[in-house]
Amino acid sequence: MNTKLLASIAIFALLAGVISTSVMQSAYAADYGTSDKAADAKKLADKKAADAKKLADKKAADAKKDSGTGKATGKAASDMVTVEMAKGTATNTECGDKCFVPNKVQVKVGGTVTWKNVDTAAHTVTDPNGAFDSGMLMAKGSFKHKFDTAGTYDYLCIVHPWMKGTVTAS
Ligand SMILES: [Cu+2]
Repeated sequence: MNTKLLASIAIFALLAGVISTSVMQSAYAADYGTSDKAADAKKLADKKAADAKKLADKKAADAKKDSGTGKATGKAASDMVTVEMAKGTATNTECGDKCFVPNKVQVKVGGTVTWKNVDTAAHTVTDPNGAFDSGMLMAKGSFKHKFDTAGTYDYLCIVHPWMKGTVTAS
């Protein structure tokens, strides 16, 4: 009898211990661990969403700006593109992709590229394949060409052949 009673008490005590421990753990989790973690995760998700929206808004604003000014960004073809012959390019044989700025432009078929000579020296805009040739462009001079045929046009300045640029009409 005694043994059975002792065993029952022991089992009861064990069960009570297990139950109370698990109840305390879940209460603790609800009060501290889990709820805080959930709040943090939500905060983080909200912040990520806000950041993503900010980035998307900025990109949209930038795209609007670019199309508004008609300036070539090298990203998308436009109807009107302006390229400048940079200062000092007559003597700076190392001007590389900064001779014609921007060096590579995209224009829509039927669109126009305008070159502006902002240098003090005279330059040309010449397609060696003959699609266009500005002739000598004095300081502050400009030259326009309408691109009616799709293609990639590599051009140069015949006075300073290190000055090279590319127009892609598409
Ligand atoms: Cu030149």
